[in-house]
Amino acid sequence: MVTSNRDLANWVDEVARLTRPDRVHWCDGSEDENRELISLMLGTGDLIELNQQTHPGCYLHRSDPSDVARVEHLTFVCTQDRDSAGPNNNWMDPGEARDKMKDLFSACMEGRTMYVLPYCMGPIASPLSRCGVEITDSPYVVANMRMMTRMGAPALERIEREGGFVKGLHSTGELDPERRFIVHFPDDLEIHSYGSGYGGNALLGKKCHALRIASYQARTEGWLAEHMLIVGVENPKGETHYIAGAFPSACGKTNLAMLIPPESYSGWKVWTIGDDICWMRIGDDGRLWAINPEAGFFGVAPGTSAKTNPNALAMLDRDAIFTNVAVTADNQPWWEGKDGQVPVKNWKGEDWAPGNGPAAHPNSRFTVPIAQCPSYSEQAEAPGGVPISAIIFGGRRASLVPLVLESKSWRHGVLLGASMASETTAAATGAVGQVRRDPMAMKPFCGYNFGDYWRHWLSFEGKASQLPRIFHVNWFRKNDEGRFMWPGFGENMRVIDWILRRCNDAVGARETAIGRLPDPADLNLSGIRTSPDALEELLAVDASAWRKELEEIGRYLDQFDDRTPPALRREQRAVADALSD
Ligand code: GTP
Ligand code: SPV
Ligand code: MN
Repeated sequence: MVTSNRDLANWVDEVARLTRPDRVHWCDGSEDENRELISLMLGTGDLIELNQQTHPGCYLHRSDPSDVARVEHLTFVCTQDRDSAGPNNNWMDPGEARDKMKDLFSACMEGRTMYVLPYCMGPIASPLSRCGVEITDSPYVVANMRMMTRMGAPALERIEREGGFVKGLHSTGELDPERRFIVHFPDDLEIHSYGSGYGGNALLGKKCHALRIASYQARTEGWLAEHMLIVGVENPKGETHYIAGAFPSACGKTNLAMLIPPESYSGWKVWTIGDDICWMRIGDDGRLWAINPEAGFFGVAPGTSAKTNPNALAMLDRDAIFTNVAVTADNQPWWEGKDGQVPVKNWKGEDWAPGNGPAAHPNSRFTVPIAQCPSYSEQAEAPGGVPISAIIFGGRRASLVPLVLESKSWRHGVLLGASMASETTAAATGAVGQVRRDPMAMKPFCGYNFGDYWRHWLSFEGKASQLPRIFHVNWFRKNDEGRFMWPGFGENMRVIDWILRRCNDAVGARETAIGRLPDPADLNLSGIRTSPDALEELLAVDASAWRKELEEIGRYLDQFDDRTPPALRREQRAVADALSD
């Protein structure tokens, strides 16, 4: 027996009897182990060496062309009753789901190695962290989880000390989209994932554990597990304020998490704590304290350039895994938006020439340890987390939604989060560019009924004495020619600056029916090219269009029947009424 935890040892035996692997390997997370796995994958073609002169320690993985993104229609939450999962989730009866998954897993690891990887979500020493064990037959998953989580011996030690852990069983199966399911059993802290080797479908610590299972736990235990980046913003006086931000998949979290302020902000610095997931708890001081449960980035490659995100480029020239990017003639990784080079092979490994469509897959990604980021903050390891001053919600909205607005209260802020909508992106399979409701950027990730989730959010008002202020931003407004009206990226600092001044009561705001907006004169726009007309439009409130939006929001909230908290409906009606005045 490799562990003193009986439950873990029994579970591993049971899974091995079901899946019948040739070998079982317990991962210790060591350098040697990683080197062996990489050389194994270079042998099988699972990994392809990239140019080791320009990119030492970097490898390319080409996934199956049918397996390139999360699959929301194949993702299930199996609570005892359907209502607990809510209309926001696909639901299956837990018994039925277990039978179905058992059939799929039966003998699926014959001829393969079964890896047992203990991991910790969050700093090993943090009381806010939670552990899990993923069993997988994919060495690519092991190599990624080693960067994305604290994987190996220290995590196993913590599990043996504490006892409890989340069980994640994964097999790539045959990569047949007809035999692909990602299934959660929140009551049993279990995840079963079959038939995909990609991202959030397969790296079970990420969305499956740290969001779907954790959000369910967080509700009963009184904390929050959110799809949010965490950054520290340091001003020239050396004071740092922390912000958490929820944007839907591929809507700007990684970019905001490592923003470099524009020239006119000399003396300001943005520190990265996390780019995707945030666990928050009320501290003794009544503030919300946050940790990033992850240890790495699984970031969107396309659009990452020296102009848009220089910090990301700087961390990607060594020790990274690229998935589904293109390559140049000298075998460097390439994706759309990466300037100064041309690709010769697309993400499938086929010859590529201009006019052949995108060379990198739109959801191509990089995996890299967070500590490699030049703006990495040591506070990412702080066991107690960092105190959050502001929460920002945001989405991709080509029209209507202003550049920034502040909520009138916590309750109104929860409505802003609950009524978020965004254009769909390539992060999930299905149509791209369609506006859909994505409350708190958690539509694909909330492990229970949204009505109960909003109630949980509202409950913080009575429990925490110093709640963060809540804001909504939109970097993605487009003009009549279809061009972005706001320069975005580093220039978003100007909006962050206004947000922080609001938190310090250092600037006023314009009260409107939908919330508090900046007076254009209060935004620092020195050195920016946005025209006054464009700015006026970015900060305008079109009352008749908003009346329609509020009607839609009302209909959306109705879908959750009596699970929707009455206080949220009252907020929605109050905004609708204010718009009619
Ligand atoms: P997930 O990892 O899927 O959760 O995505 P994310 O929210 O971290 O999104 P990310 O920061 O990776 O951005 C996704 C895409 O949006 C990239 O192509 C970026 O270049 C682009 N993007 C990010 N920020 C901005 C912005 O301020 N303006 C514009 N126009 N595009 C942006
Ligand atoms: C997202 O889709 O929000 C991601 C990528 O962060 S994945 O890990 O594939 O879910
Ligand atoms: Mn994400």
